[in-house]
Amino acid sequence: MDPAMKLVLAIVQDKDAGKLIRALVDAGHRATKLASTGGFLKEGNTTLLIGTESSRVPEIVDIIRNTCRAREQLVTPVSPVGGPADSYTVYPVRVLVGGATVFVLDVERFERI
Ligand code: 2BA
Repeated sequence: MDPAMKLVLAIVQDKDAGKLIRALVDAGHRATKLASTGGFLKEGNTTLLIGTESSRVPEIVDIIRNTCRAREQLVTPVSPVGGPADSYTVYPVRVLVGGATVFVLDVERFERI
């Protein structure tokens, strides 16, 4: 295993993705953007794969921290099934999403062919 190489996996909101990729590339990092879907909200988000030397991980996390912001989102819970429609009221719930969810993984092998 090459302990010097890491993969940063960052799940961010679509609204922050363009700015984040520009900031990463401007700082000399390489990134791959994947279209993803959050399991809870079932809405689109963006997953970035960023391969890097381990010494540069703090710099990448700083860029993510400075680029991605948390936002509140309203979610309407699914109505209970089976009851009369006027016997309950469904209120939207506020959920705080992001800045970013970041995983840092060891890379066993890295090759560019
Ligand atoms: P979602 O799964 O769509 O979740 C959106 C937001 O909903 C979450 O924001 C969190 O505030 C809330 N949430 C998620 N699951 C919940 C639950 N079981 N009960 C109550 N509230 C819940 P973030 O934590 O900032 O996550 C944003 C996105 O990052 C997630 O979208 C998901 O795509 C990803 N993510 C977060 N944690 C993850 C993990 N441990 N593994 C994989 N993906 C993760």
